[in-house]
Amino acid sequence: MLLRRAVRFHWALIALLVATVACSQTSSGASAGSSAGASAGTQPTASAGARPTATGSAAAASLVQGVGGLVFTPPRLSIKKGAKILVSDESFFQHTFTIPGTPIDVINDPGQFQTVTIDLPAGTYLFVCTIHQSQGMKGTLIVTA
Ligand SMILES: [Cu+2]
Repeated sequence: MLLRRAVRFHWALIALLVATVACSQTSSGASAGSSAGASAGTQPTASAGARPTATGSAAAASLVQGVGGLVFTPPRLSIKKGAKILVSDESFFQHTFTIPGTPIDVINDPGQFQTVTIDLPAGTYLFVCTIHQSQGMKGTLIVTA
């Protein structure tokens, strides 16, 4: 846990450093501003190695919690019955991945990620973060046969 946070901090520092270097090397102020704005919303390319990938954990899909607000990204996803979803909390808050009425109820601490096997009958399911459900943190999972 501590190590993972340290790694995240490390990458954040590198991203900041890269952004600083990029700004100082760019002569045009306009393009420096736009590139900084673009990289703020998206994951910097340098951190790709630190981020768990769907293939790395044998998961069929990835679900990110808490990036850009109290939301799941993507808010709607489709998966085959019995497949796995990598659920990662990339925020500073605890989140759950809960499918009401099913045994699926996973709690992620900040920076934590877990692989969840979706062993549910085919159908459309609502999933929520039970902590932030009232703030609209929910999504739709389609399980196909
Ligand atoms: Cu939450």
